[in-house]
Amino acid sequence: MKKHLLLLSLLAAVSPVGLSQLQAAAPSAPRVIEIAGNDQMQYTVTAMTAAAGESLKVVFTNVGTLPKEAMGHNWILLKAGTDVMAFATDSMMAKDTDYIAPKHKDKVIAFVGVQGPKKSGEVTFTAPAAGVYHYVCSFPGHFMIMKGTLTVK
Ligand SMILES: [Cu+2]
Repeated sequence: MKKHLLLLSLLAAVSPVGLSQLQAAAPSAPRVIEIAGNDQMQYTVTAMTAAAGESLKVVFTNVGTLPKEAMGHNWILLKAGTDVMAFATDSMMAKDTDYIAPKHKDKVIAFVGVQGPKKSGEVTFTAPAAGVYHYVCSFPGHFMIMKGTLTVK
């Protein structure tokens, strides 16, 4: 009986710790990063940072007023080592697939498709391994200016 009581008190002493560990391990809501594109062909954020494995939600808004066909914007995060010039050049004609050339689909980590004026899209993904990753708008003619980096530590 005494042994049993001892065990109970041990459990009582240990369980608060166990519970807080469980809570810490539960998946947390993604961290939201807001970014916009405008009629001047600019991203409002050109550098993002994250921790490897971190859950991120990128909310991308086109804050411009020009028609989608003339000044649409997307947000595409590319794998490390991707030839950004080749990706963007080949994607320029890929209107039906959000300006992501099908042959380069495997180079995309995450993306928000082309947004017209005052429209938003979002994507949730897990930050990749440590490194520097480029993101671009692949709408024809935009990638030279509309670009940025996600640095994962
Ligand atoms: Cu753009």
